[in-house]
Amino acid sequence: MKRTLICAAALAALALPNAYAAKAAGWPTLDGKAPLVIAHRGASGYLPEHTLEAYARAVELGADYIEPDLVSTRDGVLIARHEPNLKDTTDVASRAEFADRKKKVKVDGKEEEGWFASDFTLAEIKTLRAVQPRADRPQQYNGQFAIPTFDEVLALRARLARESGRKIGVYPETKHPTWHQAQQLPLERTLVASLKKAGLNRKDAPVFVQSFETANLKALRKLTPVKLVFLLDADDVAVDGKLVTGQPYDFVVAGDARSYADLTKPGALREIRRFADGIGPWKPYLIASEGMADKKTGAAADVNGDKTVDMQDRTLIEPSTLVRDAHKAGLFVHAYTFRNEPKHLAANFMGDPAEEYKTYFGLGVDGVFSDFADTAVAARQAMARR
Ligand SMILES: [Ca+2]
Ligand SMILES: [Ca+2]
Repeated sequence: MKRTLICAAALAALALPNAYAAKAAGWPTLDGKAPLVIAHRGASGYLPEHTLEAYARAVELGADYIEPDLVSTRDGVLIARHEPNLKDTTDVASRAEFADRKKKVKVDGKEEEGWFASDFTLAEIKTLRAVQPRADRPQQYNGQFAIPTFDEVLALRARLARESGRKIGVYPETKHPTWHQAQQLPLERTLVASLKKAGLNRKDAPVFVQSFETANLKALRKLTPVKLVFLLDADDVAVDGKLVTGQPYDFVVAGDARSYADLTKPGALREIRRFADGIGPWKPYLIASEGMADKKTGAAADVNGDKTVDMQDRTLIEPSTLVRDAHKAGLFVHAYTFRNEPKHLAANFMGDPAEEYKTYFGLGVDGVFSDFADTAVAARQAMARR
């Protein structure tokens, strides 16, 4: 009780919008409906990400949508992985038969070393097993689950929707579309063909397709009537709360100088609305946070004295107008990524992830990408009862 009071006071001090205090009149979303809970990479807080097991668990936990990231195999099959590089999320490094596939590749201009899905056939990918890439999450499932194809994810979605009696959706992300095109492995037509086969290539289908690039969304707009989402990335939040942002990679290639931050301006949002239905900003675009600068280095300091520097050493600053501006442009807003571990939670939330969800729900977000769907659903229920 005491903790809740302190937390509420801390949040009130931030002058969060009235919607946070008085939600009773309805959700402050674009359509007035409750915000969606999108299972980011499946129930990735609990099981190795992007596995059928992780997606199924997410639906058990109450998620409305499952989120597969898509990369291509050498033979042009879409599989669910966050990166083309398989080194962190599979056991490929321990497979002697693939030792000679290790190489250095530039992805979106940045060189990395590892084993790349674009060098493996689907048959070879199917011999690999998923592993947990985060050291602070459960490791006991490593080596148990296979890497699913997008078609398998769509079949699972249909089965889970049937079995649960709920409208379960799928929220695929096209990963590095310009890079895939350069490998002669473009993602878009294959993705739409899979949606068609699954009976999901219609305007009212429970499908969102997302991308950090604009060019492929514009191309997709001509190929499919499903909802499209433009993701807004940033590299970091400076100690003073200012976002450090890069550019969509298709802009880099095309010589367009605009940054992601430039694309959050009202004029740019109206432009985005011509090829997308919503935006998916990194959370700090909506509410950034500030830390305390270390006197010697100028870098963020360990404010709470636990010998590490993380989100717990930062305090939220005043929300931006992005949700309001996006809604005004007719775009919904799905924010990423919500995680339970205290190291990801600003000091204001005092280690309670429910408080973070409630803050963003109060701001009017239309959906949240969460590694812990159960926590997001519980926070939504608690808020609906207020
Ligand atoms: Ca994603
Ligand atoms: Ca600290």
